[in-house]
Amino acid sequence: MGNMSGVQSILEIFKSREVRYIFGNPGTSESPLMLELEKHPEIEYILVLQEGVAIGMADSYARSTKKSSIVNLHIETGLANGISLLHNAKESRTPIIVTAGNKDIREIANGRTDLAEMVRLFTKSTAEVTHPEQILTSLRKAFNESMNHPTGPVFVGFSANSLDEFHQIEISDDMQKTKKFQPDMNAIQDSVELLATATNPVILVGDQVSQSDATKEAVQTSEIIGAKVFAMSFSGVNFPTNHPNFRGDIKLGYLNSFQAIEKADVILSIGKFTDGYYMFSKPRLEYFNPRTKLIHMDVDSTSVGNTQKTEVGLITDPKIGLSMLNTALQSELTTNQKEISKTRNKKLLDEKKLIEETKKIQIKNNWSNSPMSPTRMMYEISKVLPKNAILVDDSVTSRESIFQTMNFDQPNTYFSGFGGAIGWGMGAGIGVQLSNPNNPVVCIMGDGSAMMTIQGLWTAANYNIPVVNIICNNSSYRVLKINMNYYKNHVLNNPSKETSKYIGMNFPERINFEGISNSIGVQAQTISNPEKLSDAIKKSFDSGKPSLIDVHINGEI
Ligand SMILES: Cc1ncc(C[n+]2csc(CCOP(=O)(O)OP(=O)(O)O)c2C)c(N)n1
Ligand SMILES: [Mg+2]
Repeated sequence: MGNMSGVQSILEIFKSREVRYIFGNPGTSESPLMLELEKHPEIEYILVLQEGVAIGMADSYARSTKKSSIVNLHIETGLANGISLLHNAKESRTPIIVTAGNKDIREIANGRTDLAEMVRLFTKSTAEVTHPEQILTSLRKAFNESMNHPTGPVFVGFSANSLDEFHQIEISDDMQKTKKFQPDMNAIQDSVELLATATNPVILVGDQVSQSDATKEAVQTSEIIGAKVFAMSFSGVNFPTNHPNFRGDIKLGYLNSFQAIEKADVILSIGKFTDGYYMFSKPRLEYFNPRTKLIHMDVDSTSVGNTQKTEVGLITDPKIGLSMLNTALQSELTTNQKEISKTRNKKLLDEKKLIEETKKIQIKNNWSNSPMSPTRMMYEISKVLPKNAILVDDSVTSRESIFQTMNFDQPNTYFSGFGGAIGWGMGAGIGVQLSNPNNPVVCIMGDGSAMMTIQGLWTAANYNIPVVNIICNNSSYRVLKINMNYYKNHVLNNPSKETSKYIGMNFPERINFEGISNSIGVQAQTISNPEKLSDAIKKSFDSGKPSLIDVHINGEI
């Protein structure tokens, strides 16, 4: 039991939880924290110059370490800047503990903002500490709740008086070991019966597969039943992209995705439905053919059997659920059913070979385009990417080219943002590098997304975090132009010959990223000749310092 100030106990609790970094941007209300940090060198404060960078960093750091990360922002003003990417963290279920200072509780009638209320929609739980004796339990709740399934961001605010006042506190070794949900055996049995007799089974993987480290188990399921696999989201390696059964991504709610899985008689969907892509009127609310039988597996009971007609709901951690399902399938499938699965797997392998051939042809077809095609750009990157490199992907429309030229089959070798807000990558590259100091980290970003949080370069320079940032400079918000065409053709049903003016979607001059980057301390190169790209990347790696390569690519649609 010790007598200490509130802020001292916060840092002691952080240390007891092995917190290594606080990502933040301080204000006057954070003075007590910044002063107290001087006495706790075990915790490093990573300063960002825009709050979105801190959230991006904390998001990828938590996902990469599979532990809660800590962000500290300034009162309502700083917190507001972080909310956009906090929305992504909520969507991707990232365990971030966002904290902020607030005014003394005595000022309650003087216009003190309710910070907890402000971020309630974007967090799993919120609390405002107004007395130092609330600190221990509020932080315990924050650590536990952020890591309990479904994981997610939480918020804790601290009033000025709670930071300065003294109290008696006993800080214990309080590391939580989160228990994982096991499925109901009846639901496993029902799933086995459906999958064993399916003639056209499909598996949809979501991010919860990589989050629960269940990629291997998902591969086994697909092989046992001979199922085609699509990714509803791919923020982590949810399935090895080079596996014969894998067919890339699917965007629930879009017509072509519906058509891709329309003929499936049984769908096993793992993780939360990823259905935020469609933003036009007249959405498709039923994602699956009414004749398709859906088995939905997720750790979150509120997401299972939610909006879609569901035959079997499996509320379980995917790793545990899939391994139980696999054991049951192995023992219950008849010899004939196993033969049928083998035949389907063989067909999928033949199809995959053709798909790979087509990809190669596409790379060749776009080989000498000027400006450089995104495919050529990614091919050149793929040539020099070290085996142990980790790719952080915020490349928006250039992502397709990443998957055309690279494969990801190992866990934690690929991270991308999820949830819609752009600006994730600039901080996320740094977060992944901090959590993997011995791996080369390459962060590929769209020019639009990079500009949202360009201040992240300063943090990389200031702390010498050697991320290689690569910009897909297509001088536009290209995705919005593609979506505008979809809107005209498929929502308005008015495919007029006249092209849109794409108001607010073009940058008339290419942004000079080299200039911006050099001015805030990150060495930069501009590349428009594809022949020079791989050398530029090697040079960046060799420098051991943060760097930026601005690649001029074709932005046509
Ligand atoms: C914070 C935020 N503001 C605006 C948007 C709308 N938006 C979605 S994608 C996008 C443009 C992305 O452009 P870029 O990163 O250059 O990728 P490209 O489409 O060119 O491949 C915009 C503005 C958003 N998603 N998030
Ligand atoms: Mg762009």
